Amino acid sequence: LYERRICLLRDKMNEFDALLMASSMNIGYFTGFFPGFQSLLFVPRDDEVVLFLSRADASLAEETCRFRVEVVGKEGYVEKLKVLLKEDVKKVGVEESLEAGMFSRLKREFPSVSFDFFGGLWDIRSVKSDEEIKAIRKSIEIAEAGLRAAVESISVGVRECDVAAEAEYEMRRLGAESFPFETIVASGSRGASPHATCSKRKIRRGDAVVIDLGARYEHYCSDITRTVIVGRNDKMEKALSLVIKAQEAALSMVKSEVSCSELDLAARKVLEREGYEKYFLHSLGHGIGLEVHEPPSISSTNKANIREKMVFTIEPGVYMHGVGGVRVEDTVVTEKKKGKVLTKLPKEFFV
Ligand SMILES: [Mn+2]
Repeated sequence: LYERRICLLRDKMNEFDALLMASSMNIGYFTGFFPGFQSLLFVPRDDEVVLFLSRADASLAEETCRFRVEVVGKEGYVEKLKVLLKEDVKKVGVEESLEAGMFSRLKREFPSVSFDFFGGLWDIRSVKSDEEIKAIRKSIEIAEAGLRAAVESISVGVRECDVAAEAEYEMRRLGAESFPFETIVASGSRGASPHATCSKRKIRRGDAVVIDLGARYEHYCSDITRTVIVGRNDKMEKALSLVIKAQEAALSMVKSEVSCSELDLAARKVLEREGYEKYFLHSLGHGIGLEVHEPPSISSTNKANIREKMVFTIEPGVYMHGVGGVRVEDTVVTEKKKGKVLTKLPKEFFV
């Protein structure tokens, strides 16, 4: 599996003689070992792959990593690289997670090598294998159970942080390794901020409560949002049904070779017809996998096409400053002729 991924990567290298990766997720994807400490993966075009890591990761890496592992001691990464960056290595690609400090140090220490950004690994990572989709599905199942637990805990007078606690406890019990982002429980006017986390605010009658959460399972992420209406709220109920329509418009268009911007615009158009477009403050969705936000970005500016077996979220929202907000988020996998929605949870909850 990992040898095959490295092969695919080498096919994408084009003008680069070697690649350097620093993020734990990239390294894990290509080697099977997810480092917990600073590490560097060196992938030359036609020589041995080497993973440099700290002593703290070494014993675990030796069990799980299929490639050559080198422990970096006091001498540091640059000294280790000196052995590998031989004369025939002229151009090295680095991905976005390499820190600026490390990047400028490499440029200084290896003046004859040109270092440049390489984004080609996302062509590989953004298309998921059946095994990856299976892990994402399981992660979604856990998040769905967490969301149900959250909804069940909601009543007038309960604090947002208590609702989040119920959700997270349920997800942990079901095997969540961690949470890819902070659970959001945003009630009433707090819902108007798309990334409100949660507070000690007590839920009131008439609140729309935005719950956005995810789990990590076998390294793979989930990300689901539902909005719960507590009692009645005509304004928020109208916004919610419109957001669901906008989401369905985009979901029904998902298939190979549709562009990301077309999906975004399809949802935006539904909101526009009712004059709600100005309340939709972010792009429609994002790829999801080992990272909760990864390519493709489903936005009006991304003209790239989606491809078969890409997995991404569709999450339109309406945010009225000082009033409240609603959002609905599901995950979809692209199949040849249509999209398959992986989230099973109902779109609306009333308590
Ligand atoms: Mn999301």
